[in-house]
Amino acid sequence: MPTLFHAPMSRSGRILWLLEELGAEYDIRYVSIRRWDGSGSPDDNNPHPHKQVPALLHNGVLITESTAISQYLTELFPGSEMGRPAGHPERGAYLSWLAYYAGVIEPCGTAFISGMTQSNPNLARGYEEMCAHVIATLDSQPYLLGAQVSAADLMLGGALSWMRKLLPDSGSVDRYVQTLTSRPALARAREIDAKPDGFHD
Ligand SMILES: N[C@@H](CCC(=O)N[C@@H](CS)C(=O)NCC(=O)O)C(=O)O
Repeated sequence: MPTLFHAPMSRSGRILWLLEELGAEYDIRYVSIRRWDGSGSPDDNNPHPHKQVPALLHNGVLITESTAISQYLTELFPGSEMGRPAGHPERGAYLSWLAYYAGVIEPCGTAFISGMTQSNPNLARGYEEMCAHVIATLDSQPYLLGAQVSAADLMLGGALSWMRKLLPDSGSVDRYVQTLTSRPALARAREIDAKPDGFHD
């Protein structure tokens, strides 16, 4: 059974959400992390090389990076709507969006949120192109891959539910976030974190 190293109110919340979507059996180890406001500290019990979350331990193997963990888990627990197995018509789009989330959306979004796009035209262009691509996709279909949800949506939807201003005003994006955040598996994940002994940061 995989073990998730997790801190509430962080990127590992999306993996907890995914585990609930997959109906997986898993353990959670709560660890403390450094927070943006200067609180928290690295946790010796966290096997992540940077003491970050999420980290996943399965059969003695450590998996890090949210999108790699998502891919790993959807393959470990096949048969859910969250993954797209090899040979599936949406496999290419699934891999592309997972990689695009980590390689383009997060860095471009971080450049925008931190204000770096204001002084760097190349970063500004990258951010604008990313926004245009994501919004055009969600204007034409309900989810990143098409008509059905996937783990790639949990990555982006989770980030947007935390920080909507990552993308400009758009009715399609608002509808997307609303649809994703009303999923019962997310409510279950939030309930797990709300338990009195759940917060160890
Ligand atoms: N690219 C990594 C980023 C992980 C990350 O930055 N996690 C933050 C929490 S949202 C963290 O652990 N921060 C503590 C630190 O940097 O020490 C992923 O997506 O898994």
